[in-house]
Parts: sequence; C-alpha cells; structure tokens
Amino acid sequence: MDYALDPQQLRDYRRQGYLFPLDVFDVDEVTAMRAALAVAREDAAAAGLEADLPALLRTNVHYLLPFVCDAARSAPMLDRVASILGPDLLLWSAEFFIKRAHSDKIVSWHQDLTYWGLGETDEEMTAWLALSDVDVESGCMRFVPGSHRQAILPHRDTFADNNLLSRGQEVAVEVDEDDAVDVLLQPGQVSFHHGRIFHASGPNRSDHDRIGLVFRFVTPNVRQQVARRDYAMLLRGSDNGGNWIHVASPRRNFEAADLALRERVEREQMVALGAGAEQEIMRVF
Ligand SMILES: O=C(O)CCC(=O)C(=O)O
Repeated sequence: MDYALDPQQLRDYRRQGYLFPLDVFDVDEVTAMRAALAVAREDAAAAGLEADLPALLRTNVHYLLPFVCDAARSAPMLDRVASILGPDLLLWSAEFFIKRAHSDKIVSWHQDLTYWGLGETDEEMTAWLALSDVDVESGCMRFVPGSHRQAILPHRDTFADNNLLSRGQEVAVEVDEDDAVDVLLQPGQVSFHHGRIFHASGPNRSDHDRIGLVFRFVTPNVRQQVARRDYAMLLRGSDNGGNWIHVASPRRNFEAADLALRERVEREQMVALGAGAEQEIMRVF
C-alpha cells in the first residue's frame, strides 16, 4: 500500500506551511506506543536514570528508544513525508512534547529553524504524532497559515520556566493570534509543519496528559552551518552527500553506548542551539 499524499494535500502544505490531520497510526498501534513509553520509564528507573528522564525524552530520543525509530520508519509515516521531501530521508531529531494534566507548560510563538544551525531550508519538516487526545483544552499547537513564506525572523529569549523550549524563545514580531488555527488531533493522527511556520501552544487544562511524539525529517541536502558537524539517521533512500554523520537505530532502551553517543551529539549541537544566548542552555531544543 502506498500512503503518498494526494495533489490537493501537497498544494495545501505548500500554501499553508502545514497539513493535518493525517491518519497515520491506528488505535492498537497507539496503545502499543503508550505501553512502550511506560516500559521506557520503568527501564530508565531501573537504570538509575529517573531524574534525567524528562531531558532524555525531550530531545534526541531516537538515540535511545527503538520504538521511536520504528514509528519514524513506518511506511504510513515515511510515504507521506516522502511526498513532500522526496525519496531520501533522514531523521535529525525525535522529541517528546509532554504536558502533564493540569500543567502550565506552554510553547511560545517561534519558528523551529531559528537555532538549529540548518539555515532557512525548505527541506526540513516536522511530523507531530498525537499519542493522546490533543485539543484546545489540553494545549494543542497553533499555526499561522502561510507564515512559513517569511525568512527566519529575530527571536528573543525569555528563559521562562514554564516554556518547553530551551531558551523560551519567541519570535520578536507581533503575531496576530486571530489568524492562527488550532491543530486538533486524535491519538494516532499526525500534523506536518514547515520549519519556518509560526507556531505555539498553550497550557494543558485537561485531566489527561497531552503527549506529542515529534519527528524532524531532513533530506541529504540539508547541512549543519553553525556547529562543526551534525548527525542523522538514514531512514529511506540513500545519502552520499557527506553533510551528515549517519547514526544507527538503538537496539534496546537506554543502552550505555547510545546514551554516550547522544551526549556527544548534543554537546556538538549545542554550538548552534546556544549561539548568542545570554544564559547557558540546559535543555537542548
Ligand atoms: O508540542 C508543542 O506544543 C510544540 C511543539 C513544537 O513546537 C514543535 O514540534 O516544533
């Protein structure tokens, strides 16, 4: 079966800078992923990593958890991503955005590509997978249609404690929130968004955790321009361009060698992510 996007969906993505909802995983698959996340929590506790777990889940989790890579690599996901980015696909990052029930955590208005060191590329795209109901009450994302057509604009750091972004960064222009659309998703549905789209999300006022598993896909043409080098996992097709150091999928949760590799990668990526910041960046993204 081919899950490629149809021409109208492609036009919508190009015009709006996002596309949703896409039915990528069914209820059983979501249940299995929620169970795998629960096992990962237990494994982390058994390995003495409980205190580090929020940070380990928050960034570069594809170095640590096989089920995350399996989801990224699945045909229903990759066929759709390939419709937009082409046949050669790498995973640059995977991240959990979890807002606990009744949490005040928010994400300020920003453009993803601002601090990644990957330039203004059109060849990066995020797939945001809902592993819970995601609605306005639980703090869904909001997108400003068409804002991806702008360049990367200046951002200011807030370092606000309740902001899930590393620097609490927010785009330093007035965002007309009346223009924004709510990204409502059911478990198993995915939204795609362009790396320059203005987006944000509010607190979770619901009784359930809001869980997003986020994949940042790139093509071989994308290049790290600020840090000395960068790393990605080849998921489909080929990459002979030399822009990426290829990493393999983990075989088990939280293996010591994978934890060490992830730490090395994050130290290198920090050069781009922390550029110009007035405070040390504790979380990576
Ligand atoms: O999950 C959220 O609320 C925000 C996620 C986000 O900013 C992103 O995926 O780029």
